[in-house]
Amino acid sequence: MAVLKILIFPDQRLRTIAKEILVIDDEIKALAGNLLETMYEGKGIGLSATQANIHKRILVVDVSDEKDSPLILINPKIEVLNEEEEVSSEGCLSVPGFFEEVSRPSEINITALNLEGEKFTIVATGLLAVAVQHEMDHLDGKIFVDFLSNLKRQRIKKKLLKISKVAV
Ligand code: GNR
Ligand code: NI
Repeated sequence: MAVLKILIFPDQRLRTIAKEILVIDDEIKALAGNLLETMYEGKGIGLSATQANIHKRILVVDVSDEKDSPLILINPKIEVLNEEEEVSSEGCLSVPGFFEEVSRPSEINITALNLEGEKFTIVATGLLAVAVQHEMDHLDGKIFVDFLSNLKRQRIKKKLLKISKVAV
């Protein structure tokens, strides 16, 4: 397995729309393992292939305290189950150092394929619902900062550009 390099906002490659996975081959299985390793290494609760500059519809999440409950979702789809939204503080490995409140549907039905190509369904609430919606946004080229005011987003962009110039 390997730790992958994560793209940092405002990198335009984060705006790429990921493509459906047609065959779950060894390359996809290796990618799933690498995404998990990269997520754990970065102390994240989720990671999308988009963030590793791989534009395929696969994401991983683990919202457990023990970090022992990895979920791999291939070609995920969600359906919103109620009218309610919940506000929570979100962060992103592609927007390091910033946490802001985002409102999202609180209960969702997730359908995806596992690594064996079998379809499975989960009803998610709480942190799992937040994480999966956040990751699915990445697959569609969206980032949580898109939900903030222009002023906040511009401030974050400026700070991250400054840091990445120093870091190289
Ligand atoms: O590690 C992460 N924490 C987090 C916290 C609140 C809402 C969403 C997330 S996902 C984030 C990892 C990440 O950037 N995934 O794309
Ligand atoms: Ni993210």
